[in-house]
Amino acid sequence: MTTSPLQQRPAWKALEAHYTEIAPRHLRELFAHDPTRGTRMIAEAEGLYLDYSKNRVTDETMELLFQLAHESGLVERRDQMFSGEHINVSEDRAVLHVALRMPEESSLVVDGVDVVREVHAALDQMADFCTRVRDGSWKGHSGKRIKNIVNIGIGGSDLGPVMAYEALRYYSQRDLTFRFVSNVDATDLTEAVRDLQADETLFIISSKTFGTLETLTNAKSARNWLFEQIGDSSAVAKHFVAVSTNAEKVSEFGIDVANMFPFWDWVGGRYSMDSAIGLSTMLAIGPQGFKELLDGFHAMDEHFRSAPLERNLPALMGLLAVWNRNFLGCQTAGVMPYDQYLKRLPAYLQQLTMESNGKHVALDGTILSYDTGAIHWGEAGTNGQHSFYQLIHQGTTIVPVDLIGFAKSLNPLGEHHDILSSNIFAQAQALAFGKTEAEIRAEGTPADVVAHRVMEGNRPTNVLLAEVLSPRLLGSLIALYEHSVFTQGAIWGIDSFDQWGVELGKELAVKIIPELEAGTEPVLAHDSSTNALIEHYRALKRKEKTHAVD
Ligand code: G6Q
Repeated sequence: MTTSPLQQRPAWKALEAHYTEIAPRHLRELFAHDPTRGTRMIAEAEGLYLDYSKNRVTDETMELLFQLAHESGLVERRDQMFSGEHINVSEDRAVLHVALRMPEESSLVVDGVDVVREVHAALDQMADFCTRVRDGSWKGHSGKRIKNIVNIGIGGSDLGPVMAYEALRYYSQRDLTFRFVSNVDATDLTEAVRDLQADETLFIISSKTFGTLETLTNAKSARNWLFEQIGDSSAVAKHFVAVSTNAEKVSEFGIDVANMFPFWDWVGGRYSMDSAIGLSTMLAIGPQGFKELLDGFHAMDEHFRSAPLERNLPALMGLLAVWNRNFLGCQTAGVMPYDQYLKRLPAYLQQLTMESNGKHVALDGTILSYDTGAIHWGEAGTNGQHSFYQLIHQGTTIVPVDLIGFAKSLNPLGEHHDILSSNIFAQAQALAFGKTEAEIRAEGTPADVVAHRVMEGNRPTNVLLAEVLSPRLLGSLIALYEHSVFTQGAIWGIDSFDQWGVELGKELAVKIIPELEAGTEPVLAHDSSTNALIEHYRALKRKEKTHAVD
């Protein structure tokens, strides 16, 4: 395989050489020789304090990473995104989620249209609707007010809404119940609506394309559930709204386009939680709360756009991710929020990072000769500590971890919060410095156990600290990760905004559906494994019921 332009850049070559100097050095030594490291290797913006000092880097590493960013055209590419150029090359689209949070008085003309005007018209429509549902003036079919909101969507049309609802639940209108249905497994919908009254329930069908099989299947079943309870098909008008770019299909489904909230093809699914896809979020926290969320996003956008790389949080985090992936060889990365409200953040970031940067070709289609996006995963602290942190501390795979925490709890209760937060600092400390054989021996540990207890340390972390979780802070935090992902994609020279990899499985499934529905026909013509699996499935389906399944 020939080396790519990235690997031929002077900064990349210098980083390769520099790595051989860093490889034998331990964070213990780096800290011992540099007392200001912990106060120097930090950056702060929009209420977020980033401590990156416990990464395996020196000032020289950072200089070389900044040089790599310059040589790779990060700044130019960032400016192309903000100006609406079609940087999603494989789909020939602008990438303008940053326009979703631009203030009303600003303007951005793309392909002859001021997109900021359109964004604010949609926000006004959302605000009007949300106010009516929240104050009870939007009545259901039988005249009752709406008490339950069920968002039906999948992928980008689900993960953002559910994450944001959970994250901002503290700020939500508590007499409204929110449920999120994504899986085509009927269990998801069945359990979500089982205790709800149809005449008090509003369904939001969230689908950019309005062609996604899982979402449409769930939406049709939800519509049937409503008809069965209310017995009148005209009830759809008061109990179904849509969020989509496809008015024709929304109308075909039976939803009045007056009850459709629009967005645009320049908003990628996983970048859409602050578009009308956030309708459930606005219903929960109100138009003012949603505005604060957007302000937080926008503030981080401006920081990314204007701060020098040395103080630019998303650029720093993105460049460190490249260093960890390509030079330290880390295949995976953890995100551990020490806040129960952020329990769905790891799942949300999994899509943002892995769908964006899980790519194997460059922008021009040539096969890459270096690694791209790491595998992201995580869990709310401290739960992860009692399950998988063992591997992070002593396993043979190095997992760089982001630890996210807040100085104040939204639910202060006795000592809980300081106990929780102490773990952020303790975990970062333990991962960086470990525990040496000498220290363990000095504790009088029996000789045969010493090796088991050694913690080698030298494992990288970022700590992100903020005062308190709020709509504004959440917006800034998500924008930070969006732009970190962007930074990585810009260095790697890939299209972070397409997702062709999810298509093949969908196409094959569509062919297999009728083969499962049928009894023994048609004759199967797949590979021998798929044929045998389908035959076995059919045979199991034909078996007499052995337990209660309707
Ligand atoms: C995200 C992807 C994908 C998408 C879903 C749902 O970036 O594009 O996760 O959001 O496939 O698509 P629809 O909103 O069109 O139903």
